[in-house]
Amino acid sequence: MKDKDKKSITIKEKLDADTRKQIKNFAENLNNSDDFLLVSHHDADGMASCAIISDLLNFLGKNYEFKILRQLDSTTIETIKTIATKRACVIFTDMGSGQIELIKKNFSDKKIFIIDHHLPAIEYLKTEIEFEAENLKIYHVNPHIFGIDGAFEISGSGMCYFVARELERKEMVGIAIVGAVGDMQDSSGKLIGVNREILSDGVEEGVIKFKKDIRLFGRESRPLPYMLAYATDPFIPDITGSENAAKDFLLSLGIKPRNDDGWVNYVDLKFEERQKLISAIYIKFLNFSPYAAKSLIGEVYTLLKEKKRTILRDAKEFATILNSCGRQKMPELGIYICLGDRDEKFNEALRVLERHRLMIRRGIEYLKTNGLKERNKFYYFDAKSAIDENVVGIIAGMSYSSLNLNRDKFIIGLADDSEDATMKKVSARANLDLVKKGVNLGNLMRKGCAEVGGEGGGHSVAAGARITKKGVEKFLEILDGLEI
Ligand SMILES: [Mn+2]
Repeated sequence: MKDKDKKSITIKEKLDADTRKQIKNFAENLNNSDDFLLVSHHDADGMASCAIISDLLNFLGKNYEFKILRQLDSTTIETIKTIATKRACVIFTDMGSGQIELIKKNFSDKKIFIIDHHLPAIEYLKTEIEFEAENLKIYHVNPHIFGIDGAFEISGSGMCYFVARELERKEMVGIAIVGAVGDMQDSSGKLIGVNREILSDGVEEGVIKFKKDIRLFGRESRPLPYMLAYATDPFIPDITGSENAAKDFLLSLGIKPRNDDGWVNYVDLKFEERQKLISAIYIKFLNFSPYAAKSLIGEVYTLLKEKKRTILRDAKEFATILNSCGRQKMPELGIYICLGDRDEKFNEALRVLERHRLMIRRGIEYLKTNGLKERNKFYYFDAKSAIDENVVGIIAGMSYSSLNLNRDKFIIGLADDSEDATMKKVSARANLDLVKKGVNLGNLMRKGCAEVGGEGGGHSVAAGARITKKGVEKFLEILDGLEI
């Protein structure tokens, strides 16, 4: 009965007329204002969001500046407050819905715009929120207000695109897809929900092409042996980590890694060669991790305006470069790339990406050497300062495949907060099977923090928190004891 009920719920692939009306209303209020501070999140979706709204504000001829944050909390809002004193309006993108109380407390005499997809508290499931006493008006768009699940059906950048579209600006449709993919909205194998409306806009505009294909990183930009040897998500048994093993594997299939023009990339292969390679990798996975085998093939998104065989041509690779700029504390590079820079900033971002990859490789090595600890409901590790707090979540997420962990448990990664010696950064990662069983890491983080103090939140499948070092043991105990 339950299963039948589930099937009868069809996920909307297009915004309905009433939702569009409310988004249009929001967009018009934005257009009737000027002098903005734009604040966004430091991940790929947040940076894509920031770029889409920056592009819109440029297009509308508005005055603005932007600031990228690791998270919006009681500490970082102080910085925002200071910058915002000279601005009439603040726009929060890919953040803000979960921090309306904090915003109310900290601002007065301002117009606040929030474009987000994280779950707001129930009392804020509305588009306009007014606080007359403080002379503060909040305009709020969030998919949850419209009955759309922001974890899987639309990203922050997708919401930003919907706002821009109501003001006749569709130029950044490709970047909205980059943000969605960067936010793992395609983790079921393809983009779902109203993400598909953006996709069809992109196809219509001649910006995007999509099809089912291999989902390994580097299908566009990396020489074949490197695509295979550096595959970390998922790991390819016997091949990840060894360029020679990758070359031998290709030769055994009759695929030459080099031709007269130099290295061969995956996108250079003929259809039959692709088929042969995919089946051979698939077989390697089957004995090792059936889940990884399933995730090997899925929809891939190609940005047609980008040069062939470059890292920006594939939406997932584009998102990775954004993520690395954000995590390596150079988010403005990512914003400039989204806005079209392909020279100086782009080359700098490539160097940042290499640094980021090295950090992740070292983090995975650390876990392989030191192992994870296990509780009833989750695995966890405390890397202290051995893993940077900005990549600990990425490494936690990768450990399912890199360490071949039991997927019935979620993963908690801990690292020291580099700015405050008394604090810990917590990153939690789950998988879709767990989410289907009812695991919601965002709620778990919030509940845990409510008990030990600290701030936490996020999505069902990925969430985070910041707690005191003293509170760690109790926090873990609470997480293990909470009903899922
Ligand atoms: Mn997001």
